[in-house]
Amino acid sequence: MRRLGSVALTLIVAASCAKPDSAGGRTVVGFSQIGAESAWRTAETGSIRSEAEKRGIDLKFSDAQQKQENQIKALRAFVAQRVDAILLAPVVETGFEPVLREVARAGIPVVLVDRGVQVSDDSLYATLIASDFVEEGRMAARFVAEKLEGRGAVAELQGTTGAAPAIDRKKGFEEVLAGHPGLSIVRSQSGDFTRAKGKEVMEAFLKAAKGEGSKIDAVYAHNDDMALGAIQAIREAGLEPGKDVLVVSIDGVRAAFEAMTRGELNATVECNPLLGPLAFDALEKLLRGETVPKRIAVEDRIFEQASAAAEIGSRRY
Ligand code: GZL
Repeated sequence: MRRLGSVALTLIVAASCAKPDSAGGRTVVGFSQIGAESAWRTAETGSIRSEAEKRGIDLKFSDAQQKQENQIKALRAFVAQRVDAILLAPVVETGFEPVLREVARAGIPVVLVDRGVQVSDDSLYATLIASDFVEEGRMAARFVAEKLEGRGAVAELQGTTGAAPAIDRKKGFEEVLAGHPGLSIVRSQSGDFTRAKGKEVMEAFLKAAKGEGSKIDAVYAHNDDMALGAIQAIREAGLEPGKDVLVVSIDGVRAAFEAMTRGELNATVECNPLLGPLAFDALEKLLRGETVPKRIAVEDRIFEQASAAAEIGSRRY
């Protein structure tokens, strides 16, 4: 009788360690997404959802509304559900190490998409698939330096405080500006990657500059959504965006191309959000026991106003 009992217990334990019922033998992937703060983010979510669908993968999706604690909760829930793998777009660089250790102890591989994390042990994630944000910042700065002929006052709309793209886009921009003593960042504040906050911060910049009798010659926005908000603020201040004030941003979303065809935006540096295929290629390799490179870089390029009308038809996001 005792033997029968231990066999039954073993079967119950084995069953409780199995995948969620919904899997039906399919691969189950947990995706902790930051939120829906920008058109770029929405495009990234669309790419990952559609790629999972195409590959018959059961995607458990969690929208953190830009709150790190929600991402940490989501990762713990994925461990409890015993997913096969996790995709994480970390809202900020720090604070993920403890939960990534819990995920590692559960033996679940993690692929980082579009933003990196700061951890003391980089075996806590399998790979990071993202653009080179420092280079994006350099490209934006080179454009501003060329158009302003090396002289002018720049207002900077930073992305989410503590986020890898915000930190690195600033770093790259300042690195190039160091070679142009006539160019300086006179105002800099986070607009949290949203259009509304970008407009609000730009309004404050313009008001302060007016009060001091000083000028803003260019706006450098860490993403297109904040640039579009800034363009509204510039226009409402009675100035011509793209002419009285040069505007350059990053992402390359469709609305940015439309703003360039209207002459309001001068350039955008593309940061491709369509990471679904790359993410699931990496995950499927990991689940087959193969290794993947620690860093998978996404190529970027700058698009200027002059080519926007010709390019807009072929934009995929
Ligand atoms: C970049 C991504 C950034 C985009 C913003 O990889 O993390 O977050 O540039 C988005 O539009 O909000």
